[in-house]
Amino acid sequence: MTTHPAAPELACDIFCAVVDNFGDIGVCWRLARQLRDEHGWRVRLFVDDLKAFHALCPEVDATLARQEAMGIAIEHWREPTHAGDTLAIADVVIEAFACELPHAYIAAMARRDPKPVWINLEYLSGEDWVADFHMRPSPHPRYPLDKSFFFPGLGKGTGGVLKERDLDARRARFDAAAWWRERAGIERPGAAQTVVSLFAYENPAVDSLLAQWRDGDAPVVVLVPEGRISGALARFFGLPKFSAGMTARAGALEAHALGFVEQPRFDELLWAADINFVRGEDSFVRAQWAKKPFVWHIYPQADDAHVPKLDAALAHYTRALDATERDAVTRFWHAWNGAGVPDWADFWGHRRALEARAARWADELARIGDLAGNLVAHATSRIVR
Ligand code: TRH
Repeated sequence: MTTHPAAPELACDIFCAVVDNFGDIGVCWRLARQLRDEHGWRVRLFVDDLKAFHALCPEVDATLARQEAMGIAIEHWREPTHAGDTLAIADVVIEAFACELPHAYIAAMARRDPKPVWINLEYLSGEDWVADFHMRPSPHPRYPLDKSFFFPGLGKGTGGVLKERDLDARRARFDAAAWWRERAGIERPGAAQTVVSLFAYENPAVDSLLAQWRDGDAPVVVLVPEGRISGALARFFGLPKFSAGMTARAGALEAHALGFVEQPRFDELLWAADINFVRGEDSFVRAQWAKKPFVWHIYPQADDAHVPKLDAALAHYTRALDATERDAVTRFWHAWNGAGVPDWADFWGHRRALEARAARWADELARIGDLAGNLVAHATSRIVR
């Protein structure tokens, strides 16, 4: 742990309601660890779904009301009103993704002297308007509480995205040969094979893509973490299921199903592949730090609210590509998100340009600063002592 002798240890409560999948708790868990490890904060995490949490951190026991893992106090947030048996209010309170804090907790926040800093941590979006709302006050209708928005983003003037201080060093130390033997049970593929990692929701475009890989001239190795897309792989290969440890082959395509790993190890999959298909929020961010080409399956929202977010991310990521490359990436991402049929040869024909862009984009993104550090600066500037 990095200690900060000059700074007092601040207490922070993070509230996380799991809507579905792993992204809500994925972001909160990563942030909690960073606040603890890199900033020396004392963190308590309230989570309503410990089963999803257990998948990311097997140390978490889904049956316990209260426990500690990796230096973080974890409370099973059982009902809307529950906020721990004691109402000790932290210095900084983070409401993740506009989940509603317990009323008793809010009332206790209002009674606390000095008042806590209350932060509404929003979902990530690369859209331009985000910078205008980032860190803006969000007054409470009833209580005189200091609440403000905190917007992750991909551009200047936003909160940025999470990036641990040791991430690049861990990536540089990654032992690919050992990883392939341990995780996929085979020797690392040679340069002639393209390695694809496939983490996605159910996706009607996947059959066409698998068929293109199967029928293509160049060998493709696909790594598929067990999950929502596994059923499509099973159907494609005519198998009853496609679960961890299974391998399937057809034409030029070879696929390996992988088990779900604890969150700190997820990056290794991205480092092992040549191109990463990712989804939601947290894996989308990790793919950017992996400095490899990637394709985003965005979380679909009602009324296609996700489409401008997809295009905003494309605008950032493809900014420095030439028009042909940019169009190919845009077509492929759109097809993977329901608009059209993906054309692998058209897209992967730009492999070298995409690889170069991926490395530069990660450097550009890093210039905004890491979200945890930005959030600490924002919170500490508002703390009343
Ligand atoms: O799981 P996601 O789709 O999560 C979400 C939620 O659906 C949420 O409601 C939505 O609002 C949000 O996306 C945008 O995708 P995401 O965000 O990539 O989270 C997956 C997490 O799972 C991420 O932290 C990486 C982790 N993971 C592992 O820890 N081990 C694994 O083996 C795999 C495959 C993933």
